[in-house]
Parts: sequence; structure tokens; C-alpha cells
Amino acid sequence: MLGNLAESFVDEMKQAGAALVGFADLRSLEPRPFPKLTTGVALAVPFADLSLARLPGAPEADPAYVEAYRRSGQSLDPLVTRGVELLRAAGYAAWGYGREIFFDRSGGDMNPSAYLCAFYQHKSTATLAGLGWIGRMGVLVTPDRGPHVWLATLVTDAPLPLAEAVNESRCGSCRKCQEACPVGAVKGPAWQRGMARDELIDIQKCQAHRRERGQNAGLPMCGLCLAACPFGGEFLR
Ligand code: B12
Ligand code: SF4
Ligand code: SF4
Repeated sequence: MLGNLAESFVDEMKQAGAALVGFADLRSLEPRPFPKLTTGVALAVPFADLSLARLPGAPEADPAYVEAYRRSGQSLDPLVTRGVELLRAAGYAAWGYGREIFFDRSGGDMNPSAYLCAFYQHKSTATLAGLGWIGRMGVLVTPDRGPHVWLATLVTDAPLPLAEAVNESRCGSCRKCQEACPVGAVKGPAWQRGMARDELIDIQKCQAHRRERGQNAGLPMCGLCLAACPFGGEFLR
């Protein structure tokens, strides 16, 4: 049973566009962006219906997808702003991390000392909040929506009911994302908590292909591995 605060908070977040909301115990995450705020709120917002290049095999990124990608990502900041407002109005500390709003108030989210790596990973809050697991292609997969979700994170000291973490892959014997990747970037092992990204995916190969594929759209873009995933397909047109 969720308490009153949690219930009304989840309702509000769903009205503001979240499909999934989970509460995570962040104490196993070191370092934490705000050490005293040990509860994470994982928010998952569905991609627009025109999700992820339902044009498998096209040599260039589908411009309609790229537009939908840009647009749907814009929903994250209002959502985290609303979440922070609600928690603060209830008397708790809260900070949010969306698309252009970062925990790092100096205005950045990427860690310059590591290749294509942020200071904070939404996927970590999401697995700890029980929303899903890391698929073979290195992206969070949820049972209902598959990988077709944006992620955002709040941190707070509010007394919210913490979920049980997901600690291993539920991909089973499926390898569709690995088969779909045109450059062989998906290495193949099933995820377990503690694995590094490099064990799952060759990110240099992935990014080189995203650059090439997204040239026509002016934005690195791919996502064929996500489009191939059998989870969540029923929500896409
Ligand atoms: C840098 C970045 C990229 C890079 C690197 C991708 C990568 N996999 O790391 C590039 C430019 C290649 C990229 C591509 C894409 N990206 Co991107 N990207 C990011 C960004 C900004 C940071 C990711 C990062 O720090 N990676 C470094 C490694 C170390 O971390 P990680 O893989 O994210 O997460 C690891 C940890 O969370 C760990 N973990 C899991 N549970 C736990 C628990 C504990 C306790 C601990 C310690 C660790 C842990 O396992 C994960 C996998 O190794 C995030 C936003 C964010 N801040 O999270 C978006 C993000 C990951 N991207 C996203 C998307 C949608 C994409 C694309 C599909 C875009 C596209 N259409 O082309 C592709 C997918 C490519 C792929 N197969 O991964 C979404 C993924 C949503 C989801 N369902 O998971 C995110 C979360 C953005 C968002 N706000 O929703 N991206
Ligand atoms: S985004 Fe494209 S290049 Fe990167 S792993 Fe997925 S299918 Fe491969
Ligand atoms: S396509 Fe298959 S292997 Fe890849 S993430 Fe989805 S379920 Fe897992």
C-alpha cells in the first residue's frame, strides 16, 4: 500500500505525463549527487507514438522520428519541475534532473573525464526503483513499455515506499537488438547489476553509426536496437 503522499504524488506525476513512477533506495550509489537525499524517484515518459524509426533498415534516420524525439524529450523538464514543487510543498528537500535541468547547477550533465558518460545515470535510479532491467543493448527495458521511454530522476528525503531493485536481465534467450544493430555494437552478454557499460556495448561503434545515420537530420540518431525489442511493441503505432 502506498501512503497518502506517495499516492497523490504518483497520480500527479502520471497526469503530468509519466507512464511509470518508482521509488529507489539510493544508498548503494556512491557518490550521490546530494548525499543526504537517499531516495530516488525514477520517472519514465513514453516516447512519442512515432517511436524509434519504425523503418528498420533505412539508411538514414527517419526525419519524423527525429522530430518526435526532439519533441517528446521536451516533456521531461516540466515533469521534474512539477515533481520538485510537489515534494517541496509537502516540506521535503528535492532536486530534479530532466533534459536541460541537471543536478549539477553549474549547468552541465556530462562528465568530461569519461567518454560519453554523464555525472549521473537515470538508468541506475530506474533499476533501483524496480522499473526494469538493462537490455543487451545497454538501455533500460520495462516490462510494459519496453525500452520506448525517456527517463528522468528526482532525489529527495521524503518518506516514500521504496521498491525492490531489479538486479539482473529479463531478456531471456532473446537477441533481437544484437541482431538488429548494423555495426555489431551490441556485444551480447545479459546484464547483471555491477556490469560496466563496455561489457554490453561498444559505444564508439554505436556513436560513429549514430553520427553517420543522423547526418541528414543534423543530430546523431539511431535506435534500431530499441525498435527491435519485443517488449512494449503494443504501445507503438
Ligand atoms: C551519454 C548518453 C548516450 C551515449 C552513450 C550511451 C550509453 N549507453 O551510455 C550515446 C550518445 C551513444 C547515446 C545513445 C543513445 N541514447 Co543516450 N544517453 C546518454 C546519457 C546522457 C548518459 C549515459 C551515461 O552516463 N552512460 C555511461 C554509463 C556508465 O552508464 P549507463 O549505460 O547510462 O548506465 C549504466 C548504469 O546505470 C548501470 N546500472 C544500472 N543499474 C545500476 C544500479 C547501481 C547501483 C549502479 C551503481 C549502476 C547501475 O548499468 C547501466 C548500463 O551499463 C543518458 C542520460 C543520463 N544521464 O542517464 C542518455 C540516455 C541513456 N539515452 C537514451 C536514449 C534514448 C538513447 C538512444 C536510443 C538515442 C537514439 N535514438 O539514438 C541511443 C541508444 C544507444 C544505446 N544502445 O545505448 C535514454 C535511454 C532511455 C532508456 N529507456 O533507457 C537516456 C536515459 C536519456 C533519457 N533522459 O531518457 N546516449
Ligand atoms: S543505437 Fe544503433 S548503432 Fe547504437 S547499438 Fe543501437 S542499433 Fe547499434
Ligand atoms: S531486444 Fe531482446 S535482448 Fe534486446 S533488450 Fe529487448 S528483450 Fe533484451
